Amino acid sequence: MELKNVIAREAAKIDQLMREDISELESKGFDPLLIEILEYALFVGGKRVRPLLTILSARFCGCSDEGVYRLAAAFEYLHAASLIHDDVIDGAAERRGAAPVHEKFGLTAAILTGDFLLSFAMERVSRFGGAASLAIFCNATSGMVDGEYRQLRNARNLDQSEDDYFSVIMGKTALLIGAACEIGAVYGGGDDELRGRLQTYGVNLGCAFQIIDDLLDYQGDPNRTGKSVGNDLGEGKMTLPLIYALQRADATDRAQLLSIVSDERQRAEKVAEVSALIDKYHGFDDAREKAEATGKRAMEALSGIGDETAPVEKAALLELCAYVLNRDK
Ligand code: GRG
Repeated sequence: MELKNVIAREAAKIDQLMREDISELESKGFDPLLIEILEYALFVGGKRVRPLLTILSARFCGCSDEGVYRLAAAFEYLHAASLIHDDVIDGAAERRGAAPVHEKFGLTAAILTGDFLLSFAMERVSRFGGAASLAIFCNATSGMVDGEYRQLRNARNLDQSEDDYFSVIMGKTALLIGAACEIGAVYGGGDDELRGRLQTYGVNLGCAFQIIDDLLDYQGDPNRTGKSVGNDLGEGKMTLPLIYALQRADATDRAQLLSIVSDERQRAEKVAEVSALIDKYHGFDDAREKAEATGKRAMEALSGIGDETAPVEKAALLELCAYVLNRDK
């Protein structure tokens, strides 16, 4: 089956399950506003990549149990919590082509709903995945918070290195994607070797995923990404294309970039100018190349395993790397 169809089929199952979870919360008497926001936050778009990875990883390890969907959904709950809180932190105006939760329902409701989703996700992982999985999940969550702190700290550093950037994206994105794979492997009964390989696959896939996300922030079509162009620059976030340009620019161009990057108003108004300078120093091309090399590392983590025992899942995991690299939303 084509990957697009696998994603659509599994996403529909995850959605169905999340709807059942929300109905159950409703019947338990949880506040109607919380229920309304959960429906909004979970069903206005979302590709369901993280739960898909848990399902594929469990099957890659030989598990055909349908119960994995309940565990996998926890990753969408945590992901949604992090997006809601991230949009508050960034003061975002748009998410998935719609108003972010804090814009539509207010700041208090956004913070509380994110808190709820985080604890709901943890309860599901402990119930369906056990203590070992919960520890992996919590470590990834702590890493996300740390990644956000690093990003804040780095925003004041105009001389960032590729390593600085990687330490941010490792925390904010890659550890969770690695955990989605590793926890799938734990659920599927994979041994330490398989767990490690799938975690390495996930972490590299996650880094490639974030590099592409950062490229889309400059080069994406807002109708596809659901976000306007230049948000990262506006918020003072230095991502890989800009880091490369700053490292390579001649004195005049560097001075111009630095003057824009260190001034809030210019950052909002001069996205096209910054894009042109990034392009001049091959920042976009080289960031894409880096994403491709990182995606290749993800594929290599699975080399020599699964071809006979799980050919369908292996093909899907490999194809996901290409999907992540070629995505436009
Ligand atoms: C644990 C509640 C909590 C917070 C942790 C705010 C925060 C601290 C972390 C934010 C991390 C963050 C927003 C990373 C960006 C990850 C990313 C690439 C998001 C886009 O993912 P997609 O493309 O989104 O999978 P869709 O819309 O498809 O679900």
